[in-house]
Amino acid sequence: MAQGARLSALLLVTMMLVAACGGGGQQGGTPPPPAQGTTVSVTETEFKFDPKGMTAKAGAVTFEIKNAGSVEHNFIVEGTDVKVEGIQPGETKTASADLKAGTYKVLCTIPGHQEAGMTGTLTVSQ
Ligand SMILES: [Cu+2]
Repeated sequence: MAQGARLSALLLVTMMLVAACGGGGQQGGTPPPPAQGTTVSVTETEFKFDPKGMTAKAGAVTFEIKNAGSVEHNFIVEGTDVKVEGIQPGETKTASADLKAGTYKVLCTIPGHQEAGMTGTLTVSQ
């Protein structure tokens, strides 16, 4: 009986993961509203963020930062707890924070990267 319950829980988690991946991969469409918080997927390359303009809903926000470039990058959202450093090429790191509505500056703090174009904007709406 306990095993059946565990299996059901595992299935549920798997289904949620599949749903989350499916939603994130679509370009251009309106993603379905997540049940809890917003996930922002960002790709870093030399020397930019894709997308440069990020959006999220106020509350719990999770960032999935993929470094698709060939050098190390950071991901910092100014004025928040989101501070991810040392993302190696090919690596994906995540960070979560509770964010209030507003406009935040996003940047890579490795010397020279911001100047080269690694800046972005995060707009958090109510
Ligand atoms: Cu960088």
